[in-house]
Amino acid sequence: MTTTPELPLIDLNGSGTRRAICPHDCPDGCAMTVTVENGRATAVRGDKEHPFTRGGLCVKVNNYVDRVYSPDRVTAPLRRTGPKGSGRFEPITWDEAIGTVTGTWKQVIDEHGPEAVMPVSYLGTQGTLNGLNVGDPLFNRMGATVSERTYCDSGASTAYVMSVGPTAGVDPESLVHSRYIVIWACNMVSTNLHLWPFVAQAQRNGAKVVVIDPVKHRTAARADWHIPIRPGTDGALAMALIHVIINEGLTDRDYVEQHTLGVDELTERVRDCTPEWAEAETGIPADDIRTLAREYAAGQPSMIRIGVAIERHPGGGSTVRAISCLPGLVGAWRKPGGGLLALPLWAFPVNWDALSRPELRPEGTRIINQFHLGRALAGEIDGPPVKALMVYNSNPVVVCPDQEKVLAGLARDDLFTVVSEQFLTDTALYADIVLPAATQLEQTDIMFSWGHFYIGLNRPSIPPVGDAISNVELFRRLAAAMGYDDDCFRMTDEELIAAAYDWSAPALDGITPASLAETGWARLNLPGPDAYAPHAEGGFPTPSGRHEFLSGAAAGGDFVLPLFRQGSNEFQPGGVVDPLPRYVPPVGTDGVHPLSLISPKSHAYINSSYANLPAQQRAQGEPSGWLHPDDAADREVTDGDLLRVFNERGEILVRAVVTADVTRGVVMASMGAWRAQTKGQATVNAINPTGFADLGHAPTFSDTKVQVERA
Ligand SMILES: Nc1nc2c(c(=O)[nH]1)N[C@H]1C(S)=C(S)[C@@H](COP(=O)(O)OP(=O)(O)OC[C@H]3O[C@@H](n4cnc5c(=O)[nH]c(N)nc54)[C@H](O)[C@@H]3O)O[C@H]1N2
Ligand SMILES: Nc1nc2c(c(=O)[nH]1)N[C@H]1C(S)=C(S)[C@@H](COP(=O)(O)OP(=O)(O)OC[C@H]3O[C@@H](n4cnc5c(=O)[nH]c(N)nc54)[C@H](O)[C@@H]3O)O[C@H]1N2
Ligand code: SF4
Ligand SMILES: [Mo]
Repeated sequence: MTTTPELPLIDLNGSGTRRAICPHDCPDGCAMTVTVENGRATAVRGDKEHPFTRGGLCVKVNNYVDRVYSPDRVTAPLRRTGPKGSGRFEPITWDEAIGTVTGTWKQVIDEHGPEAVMPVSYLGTQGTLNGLNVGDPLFNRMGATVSERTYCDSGASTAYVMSVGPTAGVDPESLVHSRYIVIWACNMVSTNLHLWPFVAQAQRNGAKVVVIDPVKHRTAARADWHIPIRPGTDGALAMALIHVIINEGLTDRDYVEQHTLGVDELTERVRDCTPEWAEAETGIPADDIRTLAREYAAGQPSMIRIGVAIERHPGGGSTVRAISCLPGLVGAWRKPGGGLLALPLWAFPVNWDALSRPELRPEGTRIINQFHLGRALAGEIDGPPVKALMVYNSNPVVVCPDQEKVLAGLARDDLFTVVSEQFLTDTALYADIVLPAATQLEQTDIMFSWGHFYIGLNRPSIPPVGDAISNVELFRRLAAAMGYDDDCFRMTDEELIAAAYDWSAPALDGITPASLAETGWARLNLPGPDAYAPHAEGGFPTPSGRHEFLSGAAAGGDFVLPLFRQGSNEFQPGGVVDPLPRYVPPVGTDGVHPLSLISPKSHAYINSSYANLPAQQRAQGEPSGWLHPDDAADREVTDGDLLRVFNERGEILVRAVVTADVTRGVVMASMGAWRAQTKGQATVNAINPTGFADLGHAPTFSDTKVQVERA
């Protein structure tokens, strides 16, 4: 075990300015300054010195102190006293809580085996210590059901890695140097706000900014060209772009010859993918497709930024495989500001296995994907019944598809549910035991980013509010009470920080936990944004070392990167998939359900977090459904009507917004609101499908057919 000197002590009851890093699952990873007066935080601001944050936070986090001190915070362990879902609880001590939880788990394990225990967690905080992998060692040691977590980017990342390997590829700050920027399925101004100034700078320098999205959202409104597209058909557009680039001789011949693999096979594959063919799939005029291909190829360095929705349909993986070919074909990787921006998290030398400890897990342990939580709770999945559920860092009732079934499962009297939370979410309302979780101002963590190259250390600024504890501390207590004595269950926060990263990696040269305690954050030791072009001369971390149009890894991928299951970021061998990109059409709509529903992020919430807080509720407004004027007219719907959006899985009631900003045939109802905010006690995941995309077990949320009518 690596050890590290203790970090300098902080006077938690003192006054002054402290440093912190925003904990949320957001690419921006903002650096914050916290004003503390006599142990109470009075303001949280963006750190002006931070080159990416530049002094601003966002509508979600500007008033973070209101979250920290909200009267609705869970500040003590709670035991349920009313029926499940009633929200009636009484406070108990931590000793009682830990005793009840571990006592019940031991009983369940004795009677049904450890796989009857199922954890559910995601990214309430994305801290390296308290985030994705916290809890994995305990549940691995227990032999509990493995909870596969593929909400976000698992399909796109798998496709990306198949094409170019686990490389950061692009420094987001280098976008100022781009000459042509394609923002594809990403509402940056809402979801990656601090990247926008770099794009805007490029735009002022003369770059053209293109947005490909069924919705003319805040970002599209600022673009030079908004290209509306039918959901789930991006693969057809990408294949046609490849077709035009190859057939019109727009490739960078040298780059293709020296640094890519499989151009002949790719040429053959896209032979029939003409712009006219793609027009029929996507709804984008063939001439626009030609123009986009020509401009993208000519506008070097050109950049594509893909968002998460790009993977959210049955062909999501293949779509990203096709998009991934584009920068290789046109030689976009040659210069800073060129390439494909997906998840630059790969720049951080994180030791995922040290956090998750897959070696503790018994061979062959059952894996259940979280999209199937409802089915698992209903006993519809092979293996022992799920008798104990532990939810932390997640609000599955709102974020998980199959809402009705999830709720029915949570209501089971024979299910023992523990929820570690800051608030009584829609999920926590069903808990037998609720455990109070610390906020970022009350805990230590070390923060990577999936949207820039700065690592940050978050130290506590204030004492815990009430009895709240960090997730790391929670799992230390649970492991001790379970009698697990492996070293990893006794590690201090400092020891975990030492183990969590490969501190001898070149990217961390000159950076230590102690130096971060001084500076708060530091840029990884990489060339600056004006010089970062790691693939200018190829050098891709793929089997061939080339940008692989024809993927060598495809021959044996099980296609959930272990990062998203539990554990490391290596590429795992397993099944067989198409080594070339192809177009897989969406299931689409039918006569009964002729509209296509998408459920992107809410501007003022981060996933379902903040949807219970007044300032953010005011900013977001009532849950709504956007509908094109022609679709509205067909159904005699007018702006402001209560709208029933439904399919065979369920229905939601939302306020109609009739607007030409949404493509004809598409309904847009953003995710995040809690059930109580809705008229029908159901949110958009009551109607979303649970199917997987073709790679990485990504969701298919953007392939949801619905009908709407006036309620
Ligand atoms: N304000 C805010 N910011 C957030 C979050 C939040 O909840 N709120 N969540 C954070 C998280 S966890 C993530 S993963 C990121 C995600 O951030 P983004 O990648 O921006 O994801 P979304 O907003 O879900 O969807 C982006 C866009 O995809 C479009 N879209 C949907 N289906 C399709 C399709 O089939 N094709 C195309 N071309 N476009 C489609 C939607 O209209 C939407 O505008 O944001 C992070 N930042
Ligand atoms: N329809 C639809 N569904 C989606 C999406 C979509 O775009 N459309 N997006 C998907 C995506 S990209 C994502 S990332 C997921 C997000 O899914 P989740 O990660 O589950 O996100 P949240 O809903 O914000 O829930 C996180 C919870 O963790 C709690 N929390 C915060 N910090 C801590 C902590 O330190 N400890 C503990 N114990 N709890 C904490 C918060 O209070 C919050 O209730 O949703 C997915 N679901
Ligand atoms: S949610 Fe994102 S944009 Fe807002 S403060 Fe946190 S990191 Fe920054
Ligand atoms: Mo996400």
